[in-house]
Amino acid sequence: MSDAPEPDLDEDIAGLAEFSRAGPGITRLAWTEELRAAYQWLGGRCEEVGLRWNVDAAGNFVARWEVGEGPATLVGSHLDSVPNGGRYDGALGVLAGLHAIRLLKRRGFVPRAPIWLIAFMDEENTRFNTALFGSRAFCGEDITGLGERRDAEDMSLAEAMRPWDRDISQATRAAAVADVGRFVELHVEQGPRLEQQELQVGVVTSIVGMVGYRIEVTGEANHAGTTPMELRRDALCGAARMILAVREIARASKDTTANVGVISVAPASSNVIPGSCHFTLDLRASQDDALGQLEAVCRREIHDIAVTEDLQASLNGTYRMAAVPMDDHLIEVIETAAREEGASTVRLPSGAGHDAMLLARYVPAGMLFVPSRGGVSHSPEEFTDPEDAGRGARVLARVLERLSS
Ligand code: HGY
Ligand code: MN
Ligand code: MN
Repeated sequence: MSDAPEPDLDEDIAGLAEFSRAGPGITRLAWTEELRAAYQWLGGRCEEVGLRWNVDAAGNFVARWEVGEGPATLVGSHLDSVPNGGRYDGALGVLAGLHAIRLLKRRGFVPRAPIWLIAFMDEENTRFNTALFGSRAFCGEDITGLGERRDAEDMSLAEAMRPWDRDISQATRAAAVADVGRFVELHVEQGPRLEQQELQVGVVTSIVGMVGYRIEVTGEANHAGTTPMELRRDALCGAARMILAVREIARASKDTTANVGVISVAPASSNVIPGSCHFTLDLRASQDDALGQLEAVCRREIHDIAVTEDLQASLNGTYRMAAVPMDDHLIEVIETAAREEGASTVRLPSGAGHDAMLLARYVPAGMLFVPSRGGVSHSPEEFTDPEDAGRGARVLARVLERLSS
């Protein structure tokens, strides 16, 4: 039991952070050159501890400690980031998994069954609206229909996969969950609770349900100066009313969130009334019935505003994940491991989505959180103290040891 950081882990966190597009924070999007270089770097670190690695048909990085027999214990998270995000979201889960294996090997521990380390491709959804792409493929879900989803530069996912020498029609060959017995993910909390309550490890009980839409509002482009105010069919003003309305709806109900993170307008000229406006809508709730209710009320309000503004509104679903409980046994194992490490703990739900929410549909899944300074995430300000990161990795090592003994 100690409060010391883990120098190798700190070195890995700094090393991985080098792989990012220029600009504030970390920008390492799905299927980019920065991510591919990060995989190569991580592969080298895995080889140093004797793991063999490869990139599977869906772009997941998988390193294997092939020992013993039986279903593998899978540990990891994701290396792709949001634009100008932090150096811990996803990355710490992968690097803490590597460090946990490093610690076990140093102690001469030999697992009863294989331990695999994974970095799932495109957890963040941010480039192609293809959330959990890699974990869905790993679990055998058919994601081959997503090839035509396009990024902000109008590049399709299928095209973006080509420099990786990956063909989306073959991505289902990544299916390997049948060889996995359980999944454990360490993640930064991305919220304020651990820090506010001065607690060191969060034991995740469930992960929020979420629904994503891409909403297209259509009005009529016209002259900004000659069109009387009462004759305008302004798509941007209609969208603005919709965006504020969904915020009020989410504010009014407990444990729900609504977020509009991306908006675009056409023809985007200062002297033209916007004829069309596209925006994303992300709805979340810790319970499925509350999510269904939130979604229904938002859809109705968007429709009603479109009618009163004489606009068309089309709602295109992009993702839908039910709220999911974590495995009871893994909750116990994680909580016991944290206490054996001398950490103070609390059980809490996750308001962020994670690959674990997908894996949990197929195998027992568990998560542990370490504190985020100020609760900040998806920002260059994201930070976790080295002592907290080191403690999390040691707890993860205890969990892997317990699951593999
Ligand atoms: O959106 C989320 O909650 C996660 O960071 N992808
Ligand atoms: Mn994440
Ligand atoms: Mn994230």
